[in-house]
Amino acid sequence: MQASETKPIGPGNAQVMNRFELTKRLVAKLPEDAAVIGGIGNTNFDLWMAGRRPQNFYMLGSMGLACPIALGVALAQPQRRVVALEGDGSLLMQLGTLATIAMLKPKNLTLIVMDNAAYQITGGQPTATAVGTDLVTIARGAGIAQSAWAADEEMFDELATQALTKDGPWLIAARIDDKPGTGTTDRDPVVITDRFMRGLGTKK
Ligand SMILES: Cc1ncc(C[n+]2csc(CCOP(=O)(O)OP(=O)(O)O)c2C)c(N)n1
Repeated sequence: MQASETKPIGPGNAQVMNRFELTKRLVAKLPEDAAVIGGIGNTNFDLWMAGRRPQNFYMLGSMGLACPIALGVALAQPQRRVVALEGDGSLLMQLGTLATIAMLKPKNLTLIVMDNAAYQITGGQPTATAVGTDLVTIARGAGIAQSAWAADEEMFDELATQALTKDGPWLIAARIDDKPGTGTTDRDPVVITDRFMRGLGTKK
């Protein structure tokens, strides 16, 4: 990745950004048919508030499933761009997914990690990233070579553009502040699943 080659960015020098602002930037760039899988809680809430689309799936209840669900969608529909939005706590709970994604190499898959160094929605307990765990280093070690920290909003935009137009898999990590999600999703799993299946054309 060009930007990270010229200017090494890590969690220590990346700007602290805002999840809703970044989510809006991402949504503005999405190809119309791109699928987006929001993780439990705040990533979902900000995705919901950034614009409801039938191609969005909002995971409820279980941590760590945005990336594996996105992987499944990416493999099932290789012509479609697929993005997972996940919190750091949730990704830490499901690190094995990174190795599976590296192994299967779906070209159409992008993971975006919103790292606030906390399990924010359950009270702000610190995650391992608060004391030095670097999720981009882990992702690269797992084999996802195109993994990078966004230094700032401009770099987030550049990385998202690359990820949505060039072969993946990609992982983009962003340090974010402790602002809560900006809304709440519908909480009916049947409705969410039904709408998503229609959005992906798998149900008429
Ligand atoms: C398997 C599992 N363990 C614990 C919980 C309780 N829980 C729900 S959300 C959450 C924190 C999520 O943290 P993170 O993914 O970092 O997102 P943030 O809240 O910081 O936006 C926890 C511990 C859960 N829902 N599922």
